[in-house]
Amino acid sequence: MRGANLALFDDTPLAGTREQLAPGAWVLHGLALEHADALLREIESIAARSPFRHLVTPGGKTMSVAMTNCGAVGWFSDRRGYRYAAIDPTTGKRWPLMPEAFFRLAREAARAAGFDEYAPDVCLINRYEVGARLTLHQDQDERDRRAPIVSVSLGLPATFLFGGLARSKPQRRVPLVHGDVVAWGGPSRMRYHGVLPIKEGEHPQTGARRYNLTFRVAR
Ligand code: MD3
Ligand code: FE
Repeated sequence: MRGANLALFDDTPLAGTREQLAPGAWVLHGLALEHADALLREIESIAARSPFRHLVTPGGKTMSVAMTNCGAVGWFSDRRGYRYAAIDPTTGKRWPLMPEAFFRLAREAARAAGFDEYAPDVCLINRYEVGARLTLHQDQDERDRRAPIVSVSLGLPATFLFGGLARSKPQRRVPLVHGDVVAWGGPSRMRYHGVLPIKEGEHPQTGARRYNLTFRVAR
């Protein structure tokens, strides 16, 4: 596969390689590269139906990352808490269906990380403008924590913070670039993680933005 797509990988020397961060946690470099155009078109189509919005946390802060979802349910927060629901509170309608291409890529990535028959029911879509960040957190609103999470990075690069099972543990910094996919489950599923503020830049396919897809089994 790598040989047939060399042109795609010219700017991404690690593409086609995989790196284990911890037991159950893998970076699959460049796995989404050849799908990036199609994924970005799907994001546009989803956002036309369920627009990106800056959620308010239960503490009353507005998040710098803008979010939307596709799938049977979607994740959001408001003053009443963090949760998944079948209806998008912004539109009053169901979230857009998860595109086939999203599901296939997530399943392929999970398999490469050792998790067979992955069947995510939600994809949370994050949009980062320059300066946007995600503070250290755990993903703990999903009912079934045995299932892994798969994440796809598109557009501007980011520095990912990969922590431990307690907030106070030291964090490793992991650079993630356009086309990288991360899968983490098993003993790594509940690790703390975050994203440092996105640095200024221009990406040929997304402009001054980063997108991140995270696939989950929520219910
Ligand atoms: C977690 N998104 O939406 S995903 C989120 O890049 C979220 O937008 C981030 O955290 C983003 O909840 C990060 C990538 C990721 C990678 C490795 C991890 C999350 C991880 C390892 C352990 C725990
Ligand atoms: Fe997270």
